[in-house]
Amino acid sequence: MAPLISAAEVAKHNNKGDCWVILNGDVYDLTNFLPEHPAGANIILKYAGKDGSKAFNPIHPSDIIQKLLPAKVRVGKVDPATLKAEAAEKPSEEELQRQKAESSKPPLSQMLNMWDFEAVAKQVLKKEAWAYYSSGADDEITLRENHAAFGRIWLKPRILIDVAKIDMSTTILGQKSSIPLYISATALGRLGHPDGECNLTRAAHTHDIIQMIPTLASCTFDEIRGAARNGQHQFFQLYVNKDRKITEAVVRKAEAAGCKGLFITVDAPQLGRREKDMRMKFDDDSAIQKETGDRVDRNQGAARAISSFIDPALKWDDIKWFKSITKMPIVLKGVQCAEDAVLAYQYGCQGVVLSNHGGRQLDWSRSGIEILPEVMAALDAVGARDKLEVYVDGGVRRATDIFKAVALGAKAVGIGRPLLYAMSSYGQAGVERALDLLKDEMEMTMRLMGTPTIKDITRSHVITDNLNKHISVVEDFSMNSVYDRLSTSANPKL
Ligand code: 173
Repeated sequence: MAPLISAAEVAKHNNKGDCWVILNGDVYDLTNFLPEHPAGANIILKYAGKDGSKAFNPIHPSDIIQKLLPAKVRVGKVDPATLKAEAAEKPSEEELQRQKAESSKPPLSQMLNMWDFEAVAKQVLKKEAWAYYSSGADDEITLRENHAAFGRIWLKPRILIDVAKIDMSTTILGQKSSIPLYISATALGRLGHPDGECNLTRAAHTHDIIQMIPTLASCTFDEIRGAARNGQHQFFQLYVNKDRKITEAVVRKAEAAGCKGLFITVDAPQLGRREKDMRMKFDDDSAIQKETGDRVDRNQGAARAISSFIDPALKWDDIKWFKSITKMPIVLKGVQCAEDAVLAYQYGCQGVVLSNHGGRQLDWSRSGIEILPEVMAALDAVGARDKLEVYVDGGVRRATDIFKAVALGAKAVGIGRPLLYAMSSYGQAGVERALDLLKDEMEMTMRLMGTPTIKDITRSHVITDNLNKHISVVEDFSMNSVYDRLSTSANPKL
């Protein structure tokens, strides 16, 4: 057996020309990998000669080294006895504050709605995680509009209908779901909680709903699929890799593993500018940038940094190719107008998600819920209403939002951030509670609306006269209180 390497030996390899990093007990020589790292060399150089596990683990799936790096970069095992001798890093004031908030957060039973989870998450999430999850593109107009648009739809309840029993179950792509809601794909789950996306898998099982597995999850695909119990269905969200061989392998793997739908993200040929996320990286990397003289602008935030593999040349014609490599139903995620929904139908897709990517891509793009009526009208016009399933995501915070979407023709809504916030604050139990709350709200809404089953919910239950008029935007208290503005202090930490 090769001798163990001491931490002191590793520490000697601490620069651009000779860069060793310890990751989970193994020592890697990452010198040649520096220019290739999607997030730039600086972030690795920060840990040159040191243990980078704490920064590495929440972002990278555990199989990434073995997938991407040749075996020879592994130098050996570090001697754990020498590692422990390293002084623990002193937490910053900010981090101490966070830890305090974490230990004094309200009990889960006090969470009464999705906004409550968001408020707790803002306090307890690490600053990088909060910046990454909560950020929207540019001025975050679309981010706020997503929920605000639901505020332009009002409800028209009907009375004296037997609502003793409420059944909110439905199907999504033919799979049963206990409520018209699925867990939308979101990247980097382990930034929020050590068990990452697997929390969502387990809570989805408890609640009999479907989780969409993200391409950029921080748990591996096998871990997430493995966390699903027998008979639990999942969908797969795909970012199309420029290397179509990789794309094909990923799609075939998802299908072989039993995924029941392929949601191809079509609204991100380039990642939007999420400035909250970008500012965070700027803070972190400025010192190392000086040190290394690296003048390349790598301050693009977590998401942009890891998105360079996504193919901006993806086009309609490629749908035929996808249909030739998989039998999974194909859904386009990120459709934003009626014309494209009709095209999706004509190209043989089984569904579309009306989505602007949680307000993280093109600012000033409209919300999915606003686009929904025109999409349904266009599908009616080509006789495709029952042939293409339409989903909406973005801004869903209340069951009345789910109700409104269903009334306007959506088969289901996708929920992303609220469940990430619940997960980050309280783990699996938090996600389960969030879903409990949505179901409670849904039962009450359906009862008070006089609609005992999903089929009873119709267009006539909602008033949409103002939906596409943007002149009066409902003041969105919760969003106003969570948007982080630029700190104008010379030292942003003050
Ligand atoms: O919204 C996102 O952050 C996202 O979808 C993404 C895309 C590429 C890399 C990381 C995240």
